[in-house]
Amino acid sequence: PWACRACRAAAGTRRRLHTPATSTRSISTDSRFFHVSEEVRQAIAERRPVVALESTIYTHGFPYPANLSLASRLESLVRINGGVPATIGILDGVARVGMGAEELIRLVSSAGQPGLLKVSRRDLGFVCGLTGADGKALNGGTTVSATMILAHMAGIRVFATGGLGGVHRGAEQSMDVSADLTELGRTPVAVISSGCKSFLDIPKTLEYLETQGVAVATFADGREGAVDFPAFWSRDSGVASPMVVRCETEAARVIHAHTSLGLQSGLHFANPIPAQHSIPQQDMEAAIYEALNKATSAGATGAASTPYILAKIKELTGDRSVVANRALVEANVIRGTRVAVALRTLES
Ligand code: PSU
Ligand code: MN
Repeated sequence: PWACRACRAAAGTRRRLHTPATSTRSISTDSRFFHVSEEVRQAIAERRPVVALESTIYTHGFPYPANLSLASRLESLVRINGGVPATIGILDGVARVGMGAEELIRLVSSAGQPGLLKVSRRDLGFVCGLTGADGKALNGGTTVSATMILAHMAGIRVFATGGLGGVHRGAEQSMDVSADLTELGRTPVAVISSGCKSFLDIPKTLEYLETQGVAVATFADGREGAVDFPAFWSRDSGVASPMVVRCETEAARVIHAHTSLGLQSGLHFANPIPAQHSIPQQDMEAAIYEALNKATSAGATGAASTPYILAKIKELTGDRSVVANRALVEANVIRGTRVAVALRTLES
């Protein structure tokens, strides 16, 4: 039934391994299109806490070489906090879970160039199966959706990043809903991020996540009662989070129960930006308004929309939002690693 030799070869190397704590977890071994680094493979086999990191943030968010320094900083933060980092992306037509320093440099050094793709679920077959105009295999940064898929294939359950895609403002006209949300509905990985940016429609995003059956909670950080679902640069969004967790151990308990029940949907734990870096909503609103108008007049729709809007906001707000962006990603990676460590303790 397989169309070509490569497909047969890939299928032949794929097998299911069952692990005691999560019997439904399937681990894909290497194929022509999928590679798990030696370090990550070993960490997973030894059941050490592994934290997945995405790469669209480097290929379509930060310029080179700032993206490289951020990538190595995030990997160090995972290690310092007792975890093993698994940066995920597509290099030479191969989906990679865990990349060495040289591979990372090759992936992120062409940030902003048109040949470097932004890869969500729908794009995986194209970026791995086809070659560029020059006949060379393709590279791409994986979004939250594609990173979740590849992390899950490798047997990784915790993934930390900056922000989530969402339902765009005016989605009732454009139907622009990020594939991150449907992925969270069908792939059992816990994503730790600072919520979604307020150029998106946050109430609609939370509604959509509910429909998809995604477990959504916000870290309370000592606050009592209801807390807001965070809006990336701002701790508050004016929209209450559906659930609250007090600490990393509570998040790990939720993941453990969720997985033990055999649920195949994902989880999202929102970590509000550290207070000293939080930018009030009203300070961002003017820049967001202008960026959205520019995106409309430039015709930036579909997959190009989010990177375009982000770049414009950065242009308009300068250092302040970039510093905040770095600070929140770092905080999320530390939180995510602590969740992975707590999960490991819980399941040992
Ligand atoms: N939001 C951010 N920073 C980002 C992204 C979103 O604040 O870098 C990236 C992530 O990779 C996310 C993707 O998965 O954009 C969502 O793109 P879209 O809206 O086209 O689904
Ligand atoms: Mn979109």
